[in-house]
Amino acid sequence: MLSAGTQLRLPRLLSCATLVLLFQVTDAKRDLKSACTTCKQVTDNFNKGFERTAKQNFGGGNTAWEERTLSKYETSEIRLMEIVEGLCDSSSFECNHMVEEHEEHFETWWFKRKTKHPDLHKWFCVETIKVCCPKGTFGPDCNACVGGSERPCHGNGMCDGDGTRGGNGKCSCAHGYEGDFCLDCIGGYFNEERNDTFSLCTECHASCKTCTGATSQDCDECKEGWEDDDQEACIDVNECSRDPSPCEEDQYCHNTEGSYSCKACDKVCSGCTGPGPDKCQACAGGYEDADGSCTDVDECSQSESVCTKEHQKCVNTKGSYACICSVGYEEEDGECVQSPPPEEVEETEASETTASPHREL
Ligand SMILES: [Ca+2]
Repeated sequence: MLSAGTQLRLPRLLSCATLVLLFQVTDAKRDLKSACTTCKQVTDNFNKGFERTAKQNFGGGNTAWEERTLSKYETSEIRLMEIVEGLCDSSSFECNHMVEEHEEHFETWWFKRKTKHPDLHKWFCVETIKVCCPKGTFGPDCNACVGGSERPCHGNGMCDGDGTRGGNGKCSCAHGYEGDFCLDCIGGYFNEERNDTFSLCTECHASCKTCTGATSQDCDECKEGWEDDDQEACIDVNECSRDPSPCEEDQYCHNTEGSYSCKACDKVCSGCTGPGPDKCQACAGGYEDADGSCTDVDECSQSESVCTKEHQKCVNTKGSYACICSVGYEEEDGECVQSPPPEEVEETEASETTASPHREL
């Protein structure tokens, strides 16, 4: 009989094994897709190499003698080798491995199948080494994608594993489409045309959350920022006409279709209705209304002096003013005191100058 511990451990081990198996299956599916991608690169590079070597020859030029005695370069083994050498980046393990493993297939195709099967990708990747499927099909048996191999996903999406031996054939729909078959429209889109195999989804008018047609009158429901008007159309909400304004005190409101924005007032304003110094509701401190525009107050030219301390003078600034000490005075503990007498400075300079060798001459 199993002990309690073993009984608990067994299911856990089993579920672990299932997980590992799942990962392996997922990995294997990814491998099948990437094997086809590698094969595609190989055959693409083969075709490029074929073009690159189209104008080459044995090196010295195809002389009449060479054409007679040797097989033509065009169909030669040397040309094949030159093409095969350029099939993979040296760093791509998967590519080099595939080419090494199937080198003889390239020879078979080159010498025996090329004329009858000119499409190397189809012959090599799909039919011979079987890592790819024809377009519109997927999986180990190359089954048709959802919606059929002619127009996978009804032309509105990508079929998982399309053209590879991997994937599950399910659709990932293009933007605007949804559903297993990519025939349905996502919210904000409507079916302009629709039948069992064809669907065209078009974006609704910007004012609609959902709709049945292209105009603002075809909305089922208005989007946020829009509202029903008398004619049953969705029109813009003018958020800026609301009271109180949705913006801060030092901002003005700018209405836009479906929304609004708040922008900073000019710095000369205290509240405003728009941009610039002429849209102020009131002037900011230090500014006054002059012909409908807020302009700087020149405090220094007012009849009552604003700088009251002795030896002070007034300097006007934008939106304010400053009191500074007059020439010959400097600030000390909030008072303007006389600077060291200029004569002393000059004297020192003079004595230095006198001491200079030029004066002595
Ligand atoms: Ca608006």
